[in-house]
Amino acid sequence: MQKRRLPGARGIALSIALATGLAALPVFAQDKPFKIGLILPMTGQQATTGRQIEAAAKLYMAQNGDTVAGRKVQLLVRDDTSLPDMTRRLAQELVVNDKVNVLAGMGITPSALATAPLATQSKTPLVVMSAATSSITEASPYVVRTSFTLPQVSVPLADWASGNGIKKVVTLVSDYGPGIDAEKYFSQRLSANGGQVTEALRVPLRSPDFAPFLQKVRDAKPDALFVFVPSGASAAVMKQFLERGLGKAGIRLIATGDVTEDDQLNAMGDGALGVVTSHHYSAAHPSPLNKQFVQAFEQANKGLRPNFMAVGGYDGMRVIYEALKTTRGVGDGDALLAAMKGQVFESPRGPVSIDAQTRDIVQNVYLRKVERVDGQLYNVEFDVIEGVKDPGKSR
Ligand code: VNL
Repeated sequence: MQKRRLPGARGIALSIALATGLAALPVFAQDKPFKIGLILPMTGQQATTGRQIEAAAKLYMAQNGDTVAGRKVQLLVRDDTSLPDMTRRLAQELVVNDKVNVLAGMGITPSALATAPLATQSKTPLVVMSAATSSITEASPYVVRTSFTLPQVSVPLADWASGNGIKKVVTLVSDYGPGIDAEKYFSQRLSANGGQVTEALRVPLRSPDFAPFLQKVRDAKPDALFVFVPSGASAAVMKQFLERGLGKAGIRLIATGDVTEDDQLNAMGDGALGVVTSHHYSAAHPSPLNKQFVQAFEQANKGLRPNFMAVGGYDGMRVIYEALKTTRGVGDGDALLAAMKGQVFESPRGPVSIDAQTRDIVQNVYLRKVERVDGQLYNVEFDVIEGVKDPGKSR
């Protein structure tokens, strides 16, 4: 006699799944972890950017739990050493082999631009937490940005300069996307205000030697020197500005906040006192949320002060977590992207939103001055321009 076998529990579950068709798919999706591929420069010239963003992402997860809408959230951190070919290769591996749901990070503009086509092809949201050239959001409809753009912060600084007796300016920027954006938007605005950029100097991104450029500035004797260099190069430019005695020669240093970043500011010493910058984040931002953020970040990282990179990473995680919640843990790339667009929330930097059309961040831009507070150097905010959209968009 042949024995008939009763279906086991597994067989029953499978039959139900098959019988109910598509409706059963979410059950399977929810069993799988939700993977975030976080590609950052963890070594090399931009290593501080990687360290700040990774620490902030981990803090966000520690504070908000690693299970969201029934999915276990996994952070897969990869080091691209700031080489765009490496970023692209790592992103490919994360999408194809690890099947990540979201790509994130992107320390520098070339890394973001190298990864954007892959985000488009694979329909994977790419949350840009650092890179800040205006055009990055236009490189793929899957890019969402939580950092800032150089036009966003350079225009308000030009207005401040014009309002404070600065007419002739020499600009000094790193010779790539964000530097060219900073130079262009600062210079255009200063001219519109009746001022003038008398010389536009560009230094190489990798291993820059600022000395010959600063000598030129000294000889040109402008009212001010406007500087943009990316996070990681800031301490070197500040040191050489001070060593060459430009300040003593009556040339004022004004810069985007990348130059007086919180991570390096204390090490720059008293020479940095009085430097006016414009940016979207200061560790000294006087809101209760920011005080909590700074305290928790320092506590979790042996006293390391968060800089603007950390806040880009922290808010990027918020955007991802909320999208996962809105899509109840079962959304594909397109659904996640749709849930990222239009988010409005309070960040440690102040109120922000993700523009639903451009996918770029809208935020306050602050004018700040380096001051000593409780024995430490900080960027102390003294003015704010609220709700600034990226002026670089071609819309
Ligand atoms: C970029 C812009 C990178 C601003 C930065 O630091 C920065 C970029 C690494 O777009 O490459 O401070």
